[in-house]
Amino acid sequence: MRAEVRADYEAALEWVAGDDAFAVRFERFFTELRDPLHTLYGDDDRFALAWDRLLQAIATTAAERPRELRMLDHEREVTPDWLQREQAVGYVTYVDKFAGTLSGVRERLPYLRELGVTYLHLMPLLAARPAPNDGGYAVVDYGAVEPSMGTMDDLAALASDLREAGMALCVDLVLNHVAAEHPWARDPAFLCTFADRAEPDAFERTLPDVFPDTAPGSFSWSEEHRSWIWTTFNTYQWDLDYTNPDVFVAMAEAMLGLARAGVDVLRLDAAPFLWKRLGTNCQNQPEVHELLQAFRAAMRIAAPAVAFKAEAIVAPKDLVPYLGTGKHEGKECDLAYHNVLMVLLWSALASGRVGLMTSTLLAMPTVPPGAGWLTYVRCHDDIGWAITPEDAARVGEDAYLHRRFLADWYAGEFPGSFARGARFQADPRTGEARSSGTCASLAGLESAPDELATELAIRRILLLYAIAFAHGGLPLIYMGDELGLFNDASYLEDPDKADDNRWMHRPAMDWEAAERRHDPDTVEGQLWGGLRRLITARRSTPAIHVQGAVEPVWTGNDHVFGLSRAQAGERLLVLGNFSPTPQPVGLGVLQERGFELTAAAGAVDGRPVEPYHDFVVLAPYQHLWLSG
Ligand code: OTU
Repeated sequence: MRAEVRADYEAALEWVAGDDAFAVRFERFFTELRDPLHTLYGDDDRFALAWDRLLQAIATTAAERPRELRMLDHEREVTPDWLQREQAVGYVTYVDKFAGTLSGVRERLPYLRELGVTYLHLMPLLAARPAPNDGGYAVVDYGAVEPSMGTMDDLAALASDLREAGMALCVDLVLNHVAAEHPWARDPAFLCTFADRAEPDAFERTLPDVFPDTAPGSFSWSEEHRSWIWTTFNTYQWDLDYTNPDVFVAMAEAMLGLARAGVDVLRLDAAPFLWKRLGTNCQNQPEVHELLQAFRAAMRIAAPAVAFKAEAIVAPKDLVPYLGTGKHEGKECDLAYHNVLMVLLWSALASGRVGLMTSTLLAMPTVPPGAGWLTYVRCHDDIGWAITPEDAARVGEDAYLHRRFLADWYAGEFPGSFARGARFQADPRTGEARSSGTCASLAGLESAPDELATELAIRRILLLYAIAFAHGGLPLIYMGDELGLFNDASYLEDPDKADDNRWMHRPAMDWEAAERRHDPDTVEGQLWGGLRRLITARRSTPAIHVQGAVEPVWTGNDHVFGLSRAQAGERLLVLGNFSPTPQPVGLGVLQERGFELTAAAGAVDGRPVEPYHDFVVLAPYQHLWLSG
């Protein structure tokens, strides 16, 4: 062992006597852990003590890891692509809305198993302040579960049941802020505080507002601290000061605690915001990547089975670095949300045209080796119409007008719109807004006046999911989409929720609707059946693997999206008609890539397909999967 490592290792070894695997990991990741922390805190007097505490937390976590989890550590070390394979399918839900409590979720596992889920993301479940708490994103205790949902022991029991059922557990970790009531928030050294408005005003000159309607500005006055406190999100969510090494260690301890409970994946909430710099938008600063590398290295030494998922809803050039680029390659997050794909899917559906999606995806940077996307259609947040002037210009469109069109369309306020959503955080000065609404309501199921319209809406939902499933990445099903659940207006009756219409797309699970999932004559049966077909198709398509090539294809028809995938000699071509009318694609598009039209291509969509002269004609919103 290198001498520099040995000095620190001697201390750590006391807690992990005789664990060879730990020794190997400690040496392997030592520099990855120490270097970023030295860069950030090397000159800080508090660092020496903080470093000792960190090593102790890492070593005790490793030492206390039960055999079952140590086996998993080994298994994932030799199978680093465990989240990126064709078998992987995720499901996202709130504990309370799905099954009341964590034990309730355990009882519902057969439902998820039947669907084919291998990854379960449970929305914030750690102890939060009383409402309003932003759906749990205002934590008061990182070491406890929200009492109404259960206990840490219940979480460990659920994690263990999930493991047995072949499902990984993902849990939110709110890194950027704590609830104003959190004990850490009593210590001004843990917060970004300002005696007067001079600095906040200077920062606000370049800071965008996340919630301009309901929480304008990024600072809130605290009587307790007689200071302005940095509050990027709501006034009760207090940003942590990551220039303090004790903050880093406190959060690392929280992470390690979740690893001890058997959590497999941590969703790092609001990762871009961790480091502030005057004159910038205070997102994606280089120090954020130093922090993430250090967190990752700490976890790899203590519990290498645990993966990191970045929640960074930022532009592609800022996003890919969360997957580890440059000096951080292979050292940051395993997964990141593909927000761009999600936005483009809804954009293509509204316009009925795929040019913007094709050209924007063609310009996307590729994921670094070892990392992968999370592909999704809806989540618990609003859809922010992140279409840049450069993206729009490539296809001769105006970004501002297109964003306005999308906000209007999904609010159901554009002529011919099938959507029943709502504007979120609308800006009256520009007419721009983000959009809220469930997948089903946005896709036209709620507004459908007759059987034909219902059928089209079902096809739209399955088309979006088909692209998310084929793109490459871990696809997520947002709870309720498999049954077509509509917007839920009940949040309006709750004064703690009424001003945040994101609650409209967080309905309670409808178990009665779920009962109908096996009846193909029902909406639920068709959506469930369609998703099941997609999961089956994905499973039998090795070209789906994240590390394979992803190439959007110009099909010669502006209404039909093409996506080609290739991995280790296996190939896949997916075609999707984003328009409500039948659309032809020349067979040459297939042939020149070595694909042939087979009946199996239609089977995924549930509708037969045959060539017509030199064309394949896709039915309205039909999608085809061709393997080659
Ligand atoms: C996240 O979202 C969560 O997903 C939200 O539900 C929370 O309200 C929020 O953090 C605060 O905890 O701005 O509009 O780049 O886009 O962190 C939602 C990341 C958000 C941000 C994201 C944030």
